Amino acid sequence: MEDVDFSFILDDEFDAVAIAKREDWEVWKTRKYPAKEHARKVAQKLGVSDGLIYLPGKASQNYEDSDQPPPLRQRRYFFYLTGANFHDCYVTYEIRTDILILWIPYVEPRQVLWFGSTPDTAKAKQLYDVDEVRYSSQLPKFFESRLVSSTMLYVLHEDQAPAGARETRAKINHWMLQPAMDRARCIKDEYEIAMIRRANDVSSAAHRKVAEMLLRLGNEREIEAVFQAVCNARGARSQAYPIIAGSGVNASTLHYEDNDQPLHGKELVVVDAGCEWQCYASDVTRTLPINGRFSTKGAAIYNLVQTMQEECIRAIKPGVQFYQLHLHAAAVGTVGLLKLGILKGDIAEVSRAGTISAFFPHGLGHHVGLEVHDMSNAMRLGEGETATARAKALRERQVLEPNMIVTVEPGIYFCREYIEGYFLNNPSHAKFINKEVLEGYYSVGGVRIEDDILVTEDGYENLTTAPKGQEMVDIINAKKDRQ
Ligand SMILES: [Mn+2]
Repeated sequence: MEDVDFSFILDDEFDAVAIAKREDWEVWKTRKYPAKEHARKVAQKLGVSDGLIYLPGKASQNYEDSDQPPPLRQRRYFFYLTGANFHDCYVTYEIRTDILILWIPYVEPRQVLWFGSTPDTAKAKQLYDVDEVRYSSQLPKFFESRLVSSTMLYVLHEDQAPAGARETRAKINHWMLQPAMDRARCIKDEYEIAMIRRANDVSSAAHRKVAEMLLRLGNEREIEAVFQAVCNARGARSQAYPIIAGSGVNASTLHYEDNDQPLHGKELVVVDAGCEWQCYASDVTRTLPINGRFSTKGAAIYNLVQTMQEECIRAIKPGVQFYQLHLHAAAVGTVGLLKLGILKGDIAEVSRAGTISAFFPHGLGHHVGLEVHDMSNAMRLGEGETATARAKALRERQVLEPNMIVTVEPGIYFCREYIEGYFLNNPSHAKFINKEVLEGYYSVGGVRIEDDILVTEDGYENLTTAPKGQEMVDIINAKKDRQ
């Protein structure tokens, strides 16, 4: 469509839930990032009473053979201990004395003309929850006095140890800090929850606007433009991951990023998009009927995915193992596809064969925080961990605790290459799939619905307010009725 009306970016209507939270937001806006609390939490997870933690922030650097820099994406582990979101900083935390120091670059006045000012030490001390702010030119001297024979220096990676540290008698530990910080980051504090809630409010407003404008949009890239414009206009200029707007068969490509195909003639579009708020991510997916109504087959798949999602969300509470929820979603999906005749055979046998993974090929969800897939590092094989030990550790890390934030994002996809290439070629799966019935569903493409869920003391709170289901369909068609 040629003439997309972008005047909506001036529109300031929030949905009812967001308005109710607005007062809370005025309070959170004035709070400092809880860096000191985070430093203490990390020390506690390290389980030591002495030692020095050191982390460099993102260094300024231009693109190769260019005088232009990429946009800043602060190092997340550094940010967790400072809340400082500008280039060329460092942080140190002395565990025994409990002293957190932010080291910032000194910017000469004549450079300010070109690049604007970063805060000076006095200003930074007001802005950040640290004990001291010093210029980074003083850092070598600081290390000289601290890196003595008995000191344990904790760094994230071997190559992040400060220059010259190896020549001192201090011991460098590069394997304990990251797992400790991952354990700390897994459980969100009030401040972090407020940021993720805010990111979700903005993303939800953007998803709502996509639904309102959908009947006037003609290409996937216009969906991307609408989503991004709403986020930018509301102050969230970074997306937590590349926007996915996949229509028709593109919906069955999980990480589709081209976003350049016409919507005309296709049934559904999967919009997986979430902005960041002050480095904290949101992760939200909606699947919309392009012409405002679902076909019978499209509705059947949408309703099935919705049931998978609702049942799993309702089951969320402390003590629940996330993998059990995944198994539940897979079981609901299996029963649903048997009813539709896409799967066939004995339910126990189909379930045992795991043929549902032809249509629901990914996990049910993941943690959300400073990364959209938060703590994915924590899921890697640790040093010396056997596969069995890893499987055990994985299960333990998956037990839900209060103040974790996880996505619940079941999906059903009809990706011809994937289904034919693996499942229909494999007799142990092919016997459970009705090819003729399946043929009629390829045009549905795929459905995914994704919300961000906060685990509470006695259950859960859904942080995502983007419309879905019938409410979403009504919003898509409301504009049509008005015109
Ligand atoms: Mn996700």
